Amino acid sequence: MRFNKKSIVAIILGGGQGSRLYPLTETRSKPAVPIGGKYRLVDIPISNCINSDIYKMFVLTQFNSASLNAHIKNTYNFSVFSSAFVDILAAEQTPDNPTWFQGTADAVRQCMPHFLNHDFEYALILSGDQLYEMDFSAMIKKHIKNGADISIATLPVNAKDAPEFGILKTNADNEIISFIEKPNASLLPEWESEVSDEMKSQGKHYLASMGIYIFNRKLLVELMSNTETKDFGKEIIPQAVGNKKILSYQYEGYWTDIGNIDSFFEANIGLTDDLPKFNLFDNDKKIFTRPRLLPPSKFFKTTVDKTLISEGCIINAKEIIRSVIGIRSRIGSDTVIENCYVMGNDLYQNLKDLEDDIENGRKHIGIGERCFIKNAIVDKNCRIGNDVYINGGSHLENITSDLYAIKDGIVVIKKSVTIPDNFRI
Ligand code: ADQ
Ligand code: ADP
Repeated sequence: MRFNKKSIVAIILGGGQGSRLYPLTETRSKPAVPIGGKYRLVDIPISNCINSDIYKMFVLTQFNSASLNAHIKNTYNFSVFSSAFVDILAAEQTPDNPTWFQGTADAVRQCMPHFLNHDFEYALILSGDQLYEMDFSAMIKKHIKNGADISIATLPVNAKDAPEFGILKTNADNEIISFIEKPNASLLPEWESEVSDEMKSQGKHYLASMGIYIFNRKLLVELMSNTETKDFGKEIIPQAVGNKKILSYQYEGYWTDIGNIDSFFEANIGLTDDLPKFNLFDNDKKIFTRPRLLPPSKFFKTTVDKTLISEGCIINAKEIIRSVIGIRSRIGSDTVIENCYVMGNDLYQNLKDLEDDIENGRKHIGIGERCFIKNAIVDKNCRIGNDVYINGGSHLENITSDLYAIKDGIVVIKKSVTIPDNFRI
């Protein structure tokens, strides 16, 4: 069965306050957070849509950073002759909506007039902070074939993870017959589902909502007219169970939430595995991002192991191990980087800039000489001096300062800060 791709709009929930990814969201909206050395978070759901032949996309964001606009405008520049688009809808105050988005459903409700300008039959609602590769067209086909009102993508999870998700149960026809948002661990025994032998062997006995929904247009309009309900997971879905035909679309591939520092860090470092669970090296399913026309990266006597290096870097470092190094990174000699995500820089400094830095006692943009940096995220455009020692790990307490934050042992150096020579964490 073929579906008309024009009948789908994708609505990407780009983030609430973004506090779980702080300080990466201190100056930018969550969809604009850089990932994998050269991408932005929003590139993941957008690429999944493009790879599924869905070309009408809205990105809902709580605040509209300049970098998100620049990224979308410079990346998803579809031909003027096509009906494809990626539109950013930021929370806006209007006489009817005096507040910011109060939750995921409220965000969709406030933007309904924009969606209804388009001639769609199905709305595909996606989270903006998940790393996965999924063919939505298969899910949409099943939704249409089964005459569902709502479809939810689901995946088996274990008891440790289950309390963080919406957990559901299905009947023999894969229709969702009960749903509980983020159940207390004590309730879990009642929520086990029949799963495949492979999932059983991994201890994954619970079916979780992936926060990926398909709604029929008419139903979405109806549900959004109730201004009392603010959230899909807490209200809309539990209230629809038993009243509407809700299909579970089960998925068993790699999928991970990247909404907090710990999971974001692990997802990035996971890209350096021999066989990463998320595959960037795929001929067909490309992850799209901004084409920047950067030069190849250049190295001087560096030992590099299990590491992704993006384009346009100048690297003198002694050693880089199990790390992701972002575009235009500059790393000084005798420096060791281990288990780090270094986001890179927005611009190169020319010789004049470098001379000015020296004259004014400023550090250069990049990482200096003889540094040791481990278990850290270095945001963009940082000026890290010489002989800096940063050793992240579980021995460190969670703290936030002007220069950095520590979350779950991961040191996050804030964007554009200067770290002086001999600084130690
Ligand atoms: P959570 O991920 O905890 O659970 P939520 O915090 O509502 O739900 O976030 C869902 C997505 O919407 C995220 O991408 C988030 O950034 C975005 N978002 C949140 N508030 C927003 C707002 N005000 N404006 C725009 N975007 C916003 C949900 C479901 C669970 C399910 C998990 C799967 O509620 O049932 O199991 O997703 O991750
Ligand atoms: P983010 O904060 O999300 O990492 P930015 O707001 O820094 O992103 O935006 C990145 C874009 O802004 C890049 O395209 C970069 O070229 C441009 N940019 C950043 N800093 C400067 C600058 N000082 N002068 C000109 N362009 C800049």
